[in-house]
Amino acid sequence: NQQPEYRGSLPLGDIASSAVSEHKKTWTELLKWVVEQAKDKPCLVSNTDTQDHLKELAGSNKDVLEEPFAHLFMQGCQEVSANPPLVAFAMRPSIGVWEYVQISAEDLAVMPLGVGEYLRFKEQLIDGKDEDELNALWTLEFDVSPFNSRIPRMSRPGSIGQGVKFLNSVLSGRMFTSRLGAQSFYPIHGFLQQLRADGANVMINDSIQNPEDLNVALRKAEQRLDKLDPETPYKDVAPLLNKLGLERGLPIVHRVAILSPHGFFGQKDVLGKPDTGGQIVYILDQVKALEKEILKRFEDQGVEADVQIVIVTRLIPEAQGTTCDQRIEPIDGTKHTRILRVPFRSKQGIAKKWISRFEVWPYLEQFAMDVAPQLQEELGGKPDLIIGNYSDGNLVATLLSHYMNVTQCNIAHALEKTKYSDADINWKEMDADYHFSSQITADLIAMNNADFIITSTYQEIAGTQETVGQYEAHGSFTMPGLYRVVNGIDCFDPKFNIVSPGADPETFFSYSEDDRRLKDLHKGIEEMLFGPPSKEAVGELKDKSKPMLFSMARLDRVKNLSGLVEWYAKNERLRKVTNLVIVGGIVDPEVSNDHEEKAQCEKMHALIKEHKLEGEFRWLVAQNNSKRNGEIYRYIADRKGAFVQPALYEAFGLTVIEAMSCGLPCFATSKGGPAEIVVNGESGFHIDPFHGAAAADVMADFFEKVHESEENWQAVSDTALERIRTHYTWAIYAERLMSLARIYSFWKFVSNLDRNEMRRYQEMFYILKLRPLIAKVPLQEQ
Ligand code: UDP
Ligand code: LCN
Repeated sequence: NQQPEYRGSLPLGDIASSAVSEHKKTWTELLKWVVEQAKDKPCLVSNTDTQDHLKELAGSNKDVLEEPFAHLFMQGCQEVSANPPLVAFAMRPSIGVWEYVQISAEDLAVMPLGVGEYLRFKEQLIDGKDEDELNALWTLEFDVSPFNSRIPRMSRPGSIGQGVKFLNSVLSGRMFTSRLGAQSFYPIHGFLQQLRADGANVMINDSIQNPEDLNVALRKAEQRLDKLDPETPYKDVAPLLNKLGLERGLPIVHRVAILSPHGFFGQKDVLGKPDTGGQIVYILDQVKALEKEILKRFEDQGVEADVQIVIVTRLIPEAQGTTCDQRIEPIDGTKHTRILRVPFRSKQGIAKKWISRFEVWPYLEQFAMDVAPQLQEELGGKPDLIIGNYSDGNLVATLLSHYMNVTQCNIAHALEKTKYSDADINWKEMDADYHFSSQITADLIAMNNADFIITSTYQEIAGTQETVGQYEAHGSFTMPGLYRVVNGIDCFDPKFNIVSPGADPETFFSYSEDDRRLKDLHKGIEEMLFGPPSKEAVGELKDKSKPMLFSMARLDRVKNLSGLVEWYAKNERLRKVTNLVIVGGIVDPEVSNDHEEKAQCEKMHALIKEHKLEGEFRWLVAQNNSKRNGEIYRYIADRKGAFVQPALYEAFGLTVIEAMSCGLPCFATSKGGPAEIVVNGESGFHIDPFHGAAAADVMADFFEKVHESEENWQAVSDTALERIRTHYTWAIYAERLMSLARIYSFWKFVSNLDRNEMRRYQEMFYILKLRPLIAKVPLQEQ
């Protein structure tokens, strides 16, 4: 990642003061315009509108925009809050760096604000001016910075997401300082000793009693091994090493628990249901890759150990024809991996139906406690590593790892605060439907409790020069009336590591691999795409020769499938050169009990009617057969089509990886992970979901070019395949994750005392804040 470095600047207050005095007229006009937007009520004003307005005011006077404050404002202003006559700006001069300033529209007085002051300013937009100054002053502030002061921190945006590399250099620096001599071996000796205590002799035996012994043994071993052929088998060197006190290797990680509580989680017939998408695909592919990697490592180390991987999810008695009502489900293609399902329990008994991910909060604590003994029984002991997935899984992972003192890894998949803009500041309005107050609080606790966090992209942590990262967005924010976060998480923390997933290579491979193609599925696929409308397919493609613009996703608002339909409908050029094919959720709104899915379904029908799309548009219900989905992507590639990912925000975007793995050019949303997967203009194209007409033009331009020459399609397709091969595979993923698990287990051991304070703080926040919030979330009718 080539991320620019922090540019550095004069203090924000100083540059703002000189800007407003030098270009008094322009800034007066701009601030007048901003406060005008807030004349009825203090509010957040769109930062992009404010930037556009400054550009307009500057007109041909280049000096205005080139002056430092205006430059920073144009590049890095993320928020404009207006409470007339005062206007406050949140500026992001560089990735992960934030500063705040307030300017009065009346007299242009400038005042730099601290983060807490800025958040307090924002709270007034919602709650009005707090008459009780003391109340505002003594609002609870969440701040983890004091606990992290002893944790080494990275400083360059370019190193964000490479925590393990940084930590390795810190650890080896600490351990091999000659100044301390053998004393520097103290942590590693302690670590090895506790491993040994776990069972038989591994790594070291009783002849090594202290760090000095270890130091001497290592030196001697090194001298003797140096003289041998590097290929000498372990059994030949074992006697020599044992005598020195050294034993065979140890599988630090061989019992893994993976948490994904909300359903549906199964191997068949679940994808495309509300909430059940990429996270399931990700975990099913992940466990296969992990099992393979662990077994390979054991073989390399000459170790025989029992490998156990258990995916923990909720058991749903009313499983709608899926396997989600079975306690145990072995994972196909593995020997040591299975799903363990434990029901959600409450005072009302066992919850029988599927429950939306937004409503699961009241069940999780009990779930964690019910899972703990069953998990240990299944694994044959305490896990070595607990991996949480999504907010609910990460909270349960937090409770379990707290309880069992096990290394915890978090995977967010998506942090809802970023998907639903203003979910923090407007939490009161949204809480009845989404319970974001619980979810955001849970996220905050879980991310601070995790020993390490893996993300699929850089942007997930820290965004880009222009956009804010998902974790970065948890650095500071406020939920008025609840609490204020002045330092929630630091994206320079070495706990962050980018480990990107791939797509199952057995399922998603290039259309050009002719001998692997599933040709016997083609008849069914043709029927699906071109057959007459039915209960599961809306619309009919009249001109079958046109290439297909294809999209597939769950039918929720943020996925924006209805947006894509609208862009297509309104662009004559695009309609002329392509057909539109969408796989999305359901086509009958009556069959859904998910409010977003229902609303989106109705919207799609209205668009079809309004724009008379029947002859050019095919809309199919969710497709659960991934093997066939692979062949659908390839079938569309055969006919020189393309894939569109139109989401308003996409955390990562597995469909983009799948489509590219099959050789399809992609038009991928510029909001989120896909913008990192696709290199614009090379391995696909970025589209801005908030500028639909422009997005449709990008697609129309491409297909017109392809119409002129197929080479234009071929070039993008080839580059997409290459991008996947070099960056997004499960084999790379598993190797990295296992290395991280080992290093962070050691790090957890050596930094345990430092982290105790943080752990206690999180515990207090959990008990005093999160539990009461969750207590307000109603149990679901069953
Ligand atoms: N998917 C599917 N059938 C559908 C819709 C989606 O098999 O009808 C699969 C899709 O192939 C991908 C996953 O579900 O593997 C969706 O993952 P993505 O990361 O794109 O989005 P998410 O649903 O996780 O937000
Ligand atoms: C959830 C999402 O929203 C997607 O963006 C990811 O691709 C998926 O999980 C897998 O991580």
